[in-house]
Amino acid sequence: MSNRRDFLKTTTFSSFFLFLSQYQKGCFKDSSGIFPLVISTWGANQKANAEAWKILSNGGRAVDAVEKGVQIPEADPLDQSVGFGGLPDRDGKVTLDACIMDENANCGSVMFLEGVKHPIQVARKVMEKTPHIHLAGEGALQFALENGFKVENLLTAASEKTWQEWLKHSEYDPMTIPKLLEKQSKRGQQDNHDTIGMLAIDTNGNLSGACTTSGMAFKMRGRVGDSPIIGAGLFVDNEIGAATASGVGEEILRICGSHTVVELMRQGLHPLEACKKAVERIVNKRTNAVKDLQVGFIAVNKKGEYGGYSLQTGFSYAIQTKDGSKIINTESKFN
Ligand code: SD4
Repeated sequence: MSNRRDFLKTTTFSSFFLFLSQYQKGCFKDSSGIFPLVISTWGANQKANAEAWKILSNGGRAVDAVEKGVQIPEADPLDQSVGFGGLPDRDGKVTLDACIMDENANCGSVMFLEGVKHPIQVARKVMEKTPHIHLAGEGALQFALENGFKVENLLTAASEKTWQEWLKHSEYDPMTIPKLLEKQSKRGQQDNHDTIGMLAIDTNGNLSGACTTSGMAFKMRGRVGDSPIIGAGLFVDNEIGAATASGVGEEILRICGSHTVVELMRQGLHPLEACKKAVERIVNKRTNAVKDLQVGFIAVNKKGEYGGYSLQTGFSYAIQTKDGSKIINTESKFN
């Protein structure tokens, strides 16, 4: 009897430790078998997903994966809408916005930050080392310097040239800017992208997200878009799902876009339907004012279902799971 009890005890213990080690290695999947998963705005961000994947596929945390992943476009001088090499404001200054949010509703954000190549790292420090969520401008820079970040010139020769070109007419039109870039692009279709918003689910089924951008090119000095605003450019609710946005920040802010998408998923909508409903809300409120503007949302729910939807055609997202990496062009309201 006592042998049987010992046997049961031993097997229960060893099964528990086997389970624990498998769990830590990330060998257990959710019921749909698709975790981990990472999804980012714009097809061109497959490389960023691949970086995040290194962490996710080793059983790492989603928040670490998204922080690492979005640093790829932040460091890429050819990416003129994020970090180093981003297009400047109308005064020729590169000003950056970024935020991060984890599975416990911890969040951190920096906005109107100048001279720091990886604003997402500063946002994470805000999340972890301060009692605040948003730090802006000079204060955000001061905090970054106190935490060992270096100031560098983020305006590349190419972005300065684009700005000089823009100065000839100085028209602020969010839809002509992508065309100006396309004209100057050496990478063709690959350059058809913007802000990176990245969402991930790790092997534990936890969700996190990050969003980083140089904002709308040639914006007014001091302008802050949706990207660093929790609830607008990014929102994560670990019980329900996560959403992020790209496009004209003012329109996204007006409806608290990413939070709206998550709340729609809470009501039972599939991520694609939730993104669509949010875009339709913008259209209903703004009618003709948005007929030429772009806004795109992507979302993922707790089950790992995902989707995206945009105002205009041309928006895409990149997704990576254990089955590989792909680019999906979203459906849109207007063609
Ligand atoms: C912003 N949503 O600053 C960002 C930039 C962007 O297309 O995605 N532009 O409004």
